[in-house]
Amino acid sequence: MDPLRILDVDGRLLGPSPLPPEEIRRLFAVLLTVRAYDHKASALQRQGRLATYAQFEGQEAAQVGSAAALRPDDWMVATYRDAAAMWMQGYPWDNLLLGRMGDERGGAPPAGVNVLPPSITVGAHMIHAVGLGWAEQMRGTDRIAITYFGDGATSEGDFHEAMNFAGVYRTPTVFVCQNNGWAISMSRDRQTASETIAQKGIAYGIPGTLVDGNDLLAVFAATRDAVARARRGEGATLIEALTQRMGPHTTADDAGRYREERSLEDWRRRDPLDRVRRHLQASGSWSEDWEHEVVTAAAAEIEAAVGRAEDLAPFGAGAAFDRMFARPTAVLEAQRAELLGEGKAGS
Ligand SMILES: Cc1ncc(C[n+]2csc(CCOP(=O)(O)OP(=O)(O)O)c2C)c(N)n1
Ligand SMILES: [Mg+2]
Repeated sequence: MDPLRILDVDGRLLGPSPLPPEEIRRLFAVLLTVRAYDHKASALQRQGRLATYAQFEGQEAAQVGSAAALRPDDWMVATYRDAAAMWMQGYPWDNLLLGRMGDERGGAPPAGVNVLPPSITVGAHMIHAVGLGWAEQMRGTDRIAITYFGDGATSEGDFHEAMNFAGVYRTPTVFVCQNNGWAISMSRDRQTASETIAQKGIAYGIPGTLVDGNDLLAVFAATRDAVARARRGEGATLIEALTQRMGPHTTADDAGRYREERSLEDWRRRDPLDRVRRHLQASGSWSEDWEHEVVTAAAAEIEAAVGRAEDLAPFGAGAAFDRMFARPTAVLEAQRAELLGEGKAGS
């Protein structure tokens, strides 16, 4: 099965563009912005200012192209690697950074932002997206829920539960699998014997689409169609975006131990940003000065968010307990008291 592709590696259109030129230019600026964040966050981790960070370099088009097809009030439930998609849907850099600083407040986005905190537990969050979509269906709105996950997450039971429920109840859910070839050191070949992940939808009565995940326009077109289906009440879609993470699994990983550096050469040629840049250059709507301006503005915006996150007054030691349940259980109360030195363990 050939993946859907609209923009080739040289930036030439292989078919009609699903977006007008101005919108492609705007989304290129978004691609530059999210890459600037990814590089900044990696640098902050190296300086000891963030805990472990999961880079998404190489996967920008998969995230930006899909998130660009959403309405601001749609729901998003994503993972530790999806900062780009989350930011596009309104989750501030501040919150993403706070989360990586181990500050609970990162998990509480501003009111009106329909994005759940990132799931660190692999695969556990797709059922939440199905539930959110189902709730919107019951309320009679046309809001949809999108969920992002990796190739590795498709081996979790939760993936199958989510797909099964979405199929039976025709929930307005868009499943976006960023197949980046790896689940830490577990390669795609050992993850599943199916030819594609997209075809897993068939068993659940959900259409699956295979798409070149490094092609902004193809990812956008596939997601736009899936979102439209969901809004019309026709149910869920599974999108498999073929991509590659160019960095390690996280800043705590050494990918050189299991992945040949040479295997990345082809992917480097397919860089999602270069492709769009070439397209803009060919139509005369790109200049070095403009790109420099965009990157400088993005860097300033991100730097300001880092400043705000680092300047926030420290969070009280017991706060993690307050956010677990509306009314803490007795066990949690005891643990909190122990932490704060108000009681003795086990008493
Ligand atoms: C339930 C669970 N099992 C194991 C882990 C450890 N772990 C973190 S990320 C990861 C790999 C996930 O791979 P994939 O779903 O392909 O996403 P990617 O990291 O490639 O974006 C694993 C095994 C975890 N966080 N949660
Ligand atoms: Mg993966």
